[in-house]
Amino acid sequence: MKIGITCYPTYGGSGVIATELGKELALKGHQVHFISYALPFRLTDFVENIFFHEVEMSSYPLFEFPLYSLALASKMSEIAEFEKLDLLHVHYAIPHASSAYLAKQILKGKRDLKVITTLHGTDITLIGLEPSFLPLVKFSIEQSDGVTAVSRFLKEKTLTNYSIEKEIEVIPNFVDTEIFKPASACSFRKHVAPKGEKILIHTSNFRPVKRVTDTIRIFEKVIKEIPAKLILVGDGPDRSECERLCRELSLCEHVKFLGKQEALVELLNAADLFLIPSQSESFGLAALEAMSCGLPVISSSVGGLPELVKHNETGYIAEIGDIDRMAKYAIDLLTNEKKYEIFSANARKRSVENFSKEKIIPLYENFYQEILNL
Ligand code: GMT
Repeated sequence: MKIGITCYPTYGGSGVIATELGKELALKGHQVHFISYALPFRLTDFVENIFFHEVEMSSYPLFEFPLYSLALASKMSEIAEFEKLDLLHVHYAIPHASSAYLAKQILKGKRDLKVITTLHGTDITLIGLEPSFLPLVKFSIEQSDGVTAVSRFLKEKTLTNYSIEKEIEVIPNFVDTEIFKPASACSFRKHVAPKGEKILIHTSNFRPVKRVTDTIRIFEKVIKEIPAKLILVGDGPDRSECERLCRELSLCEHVKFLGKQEALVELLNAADLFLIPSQSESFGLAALEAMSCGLPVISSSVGGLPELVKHNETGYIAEIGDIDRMAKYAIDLLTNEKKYEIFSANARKRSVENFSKEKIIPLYENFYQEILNL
């Protein structure tokens, strides 16, 4: 197949999934054309069958705001026509599904370009619900030839919040379990926790929905009971507030803000426990990557997280904001070696058996085929 993929190229779960999917499809012999404003950040190595097309943006004094959605639609139609794409798979509805709809219309009569939209999270649960976007998001989803959602939760939310009756296929996120796998601790662990302290880790884009301050408050309770360190990976709008909170709670010596990092596998393998106390989380790819490295996860009970984290099996789940309970769970796991080993093995097993790329990529391929046969 000749497949166009559009995603946000910057840090974030939807871009990760889109890029890893594209790479795998290319390895399987499909031709994959990424169309975006920059090279996706996980597209670092040369892979045969992968092509990147940058959406050029021209500035013009009359345009007070960049017209990215329109430039993207033009680029999509150009690439689809000249590269003879069979389908365009867009990740994150806003604005990608709308641009793809336009591209499809531009090509009408020349080429039947199928459009598949994958819904990832805040495109549906947050920003898409704003009055300025809602009608467009609803329309673009309804006009897509195929729609997938990364969890059952997200599918239900889309159907109810947007009064959509369309079929939505649930295809969960996936992880490369051969890359994200348990490994013996690296020197980083010794550097962060020289006295053998337990290490808790959180990775995110530090947006308010991630409730990173809860992570710090959980850690504050944990460290009162056991020697521990907290590693915070990523960057975003709440980082300054988090740094301020650490100073206020006198935790600076025990909390390491690493910012954006490429060496995620090494960092996860240096840690013992993953915390994700989000306000909203349609799936929780970061938690899956941690589980695949054998880390038990303590999460809030929102969104798609309970479809990933099995309570009392691969980790623990608590109500949003229930810092006391999450801390209690963390202490319980970190002080009970036998239980910890079982949870760690369960987390790895669940990732391999349910969310490996080998399991999930064929679901996308079958879905593509189904849509092409319409
Ligand atoms: O960061 C992104 O690229 C999108 C982001 C979001 O906020 O929509 O992440 C979502 O998509 C990921 C990949 O499917 C999911 O693992 C995240 O749970 C989801 N984030 C939220 O729902 C907050």
